[in-house]
Amino acid sequence: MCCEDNKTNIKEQQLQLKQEQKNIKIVVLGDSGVGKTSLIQRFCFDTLSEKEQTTLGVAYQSAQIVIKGSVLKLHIWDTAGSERYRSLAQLCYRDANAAILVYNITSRQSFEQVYYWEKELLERYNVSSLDLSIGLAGNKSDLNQERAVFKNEAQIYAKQQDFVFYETSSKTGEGIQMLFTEVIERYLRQKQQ
Ligand SMILES: Nc1nc2c(ncn2[C@@H]2O[C@H](COP(=O)(O)OP(=O)(O)OP(=O)(O)O)[C@@H](O)[C@H]2O)c(=O)[nH]1
Ligand SMILES: [Mg+2]
Repeated sequence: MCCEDNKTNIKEQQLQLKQEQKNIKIVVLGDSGVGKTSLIQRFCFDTLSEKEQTTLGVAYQSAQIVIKGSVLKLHIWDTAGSERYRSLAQLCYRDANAAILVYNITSRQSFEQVYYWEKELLERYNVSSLDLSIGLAGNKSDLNQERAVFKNEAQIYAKQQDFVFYETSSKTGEGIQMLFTEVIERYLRQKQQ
């Protein structure tokens, strides 16, 4: 009887924890090869696969993060940068709470395309940027000697657009945890307002 009571208590506690768990949907966008999949892999598993792994359509990854004592379940949607999968990728923008736009610091073109990805995201489903917490990742920061985009200009752009900004490296892990954490914190603040 006593054991049964304990079991019920544990089940109730587990149920309560599940109900308290907040779900956050994050979409990751950017040109092909900028390192979206690698960034997510580093964030979720702290690993990097060196082999080419072009995403076919969209890929999904879940993760958990604890922010200020709250357990958050992250639903991370990794989209393909390639033109041929664009319509498939567009399907997962819906109901996103946050987005991470990625460029490669060694590719000027991928930085210029950030504007396109932002427009694509906001216009496609008529989402107001006020409802979304957006982060900008200047990835491959370990390739500083091949840099084609100054950190300063990306910082200015991010400030204008009200994006959280970090230079990141899926190779060294630089900036990735901070970027995700700040994007999520910003989303939680926006939701409270
Ligand atoms: N040096 C360096 N290489 C990186 C970094 N991030 C990714 N790469 C490499 O860049 C290549 C492309 O990375 P992906 O993560 O597949 O790029 P993606 O943006 O997901 O590309 P698509 O799926 O085609 O849209 C791979 O060879 C990675 O190993 C980084 O921070 N530094
Ligand atoms: Mg990919």
